[in-house]
Amino acid sequence: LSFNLSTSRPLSPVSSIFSVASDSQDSMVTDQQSDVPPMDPVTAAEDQYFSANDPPKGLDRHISLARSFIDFHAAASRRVVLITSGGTTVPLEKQTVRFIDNFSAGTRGATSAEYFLEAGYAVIFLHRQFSLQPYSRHYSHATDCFLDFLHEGSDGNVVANPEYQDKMLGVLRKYNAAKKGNMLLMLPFVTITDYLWELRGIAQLLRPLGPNALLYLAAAVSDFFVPPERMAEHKIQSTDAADSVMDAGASAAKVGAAPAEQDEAEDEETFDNFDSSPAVPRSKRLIVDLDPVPKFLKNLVDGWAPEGMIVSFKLETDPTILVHKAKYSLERYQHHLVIGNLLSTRKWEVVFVAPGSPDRWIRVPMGRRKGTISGLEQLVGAADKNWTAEDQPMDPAQ
Ligand code: PAZ
Repeated sequence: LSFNLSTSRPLSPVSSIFSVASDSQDSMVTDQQSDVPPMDPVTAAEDQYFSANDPPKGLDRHISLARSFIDFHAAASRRVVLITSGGTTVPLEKQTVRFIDNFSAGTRGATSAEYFLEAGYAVIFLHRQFSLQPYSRHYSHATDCFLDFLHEGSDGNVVANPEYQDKMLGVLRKYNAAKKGNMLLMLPFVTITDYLWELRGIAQLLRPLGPNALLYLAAAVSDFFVPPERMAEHKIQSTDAADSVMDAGASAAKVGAAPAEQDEAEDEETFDNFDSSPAVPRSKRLIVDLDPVPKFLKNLVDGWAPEGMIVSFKLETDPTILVHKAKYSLERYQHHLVIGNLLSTRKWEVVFVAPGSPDRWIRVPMGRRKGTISGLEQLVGAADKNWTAEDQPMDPAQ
């Protein structure tokens, strides 16, 4: 499969908002005629996205669970944090066989959840289904199977291996305490659209908590997606074998291509001639044309949870642009904190960028890092400029 991330159409969120604004001009005329003030572009983009993309099936149930959870903790004047964690998928088909995904395992979110619980917060853990979860993360997704932590005792019971017992008992106690106190609500998402619906719904529920609500946005959220009107219903075909049945006939599979671009793409040489046998149908290229996902942080900050404390994360791979991008995000959305991190060093160092404060790098000391990564020292060299000795916590998620 070859992905053609075409930049022929505007990709910036600003242009996406403007295009929505101009799409909605017809309704603005009607609104003006009926004396209804026209919608601002940020709200119009939100309206447009959520009316075009269906909510996930479990949304009502999740919202109802979140409402009870928030009410319970609000009654105890407890602070509540919404943690988002893991990566969102971008389906290529409505009946989804294939999707685009990203690297995030949910380590940051799951680890942070444990620290927030320890600090007395009630935690809503909005996470990618099957990604790492607080407490169980110590034993899942491990290089060993979780069964390797256990053995059969002399009386036929399952027993933790002696070398793991102390740590496992500590983790188990914390997990049980969180369960017993109703301190942890786990809500899964899969796609980018599921995520945005859930985030909006839960953020709006947190609104009455004011500054007692913290939104800690550690999920790796897709920047591009296939809008529903351009999404294939069925599994995308890689050969012409089904064309006589389907009466399709195009020489390349195209996902998300706008009509004009579809015609253009059909004129292109789109076969990959990997197979010289005339008896075997040749493979098609797959051309994927994605739209930008609207940036909803502005909506979150201004409308969904305006009094909540909002912490976002910024991931980059190029160390020379990380701080600049974090500052740009802070200026643009006017929230409380951006935590910047690099893909290759994210487990060991982060930078805190907050309004009116100097940038603050936090690094796990060398001796406490599990494993090593190439190029780290070079990147750390750049980070060291702003480094102070007290900026060294025990854990990267702190
Ligand atoms: O899930 P993980 O621990 O593997 O990675 C965490 C992270 C890098 C996704 C997170 O720290 C982060 O930066 N989230 C925001 C990503 C973004 O810029 O959209």
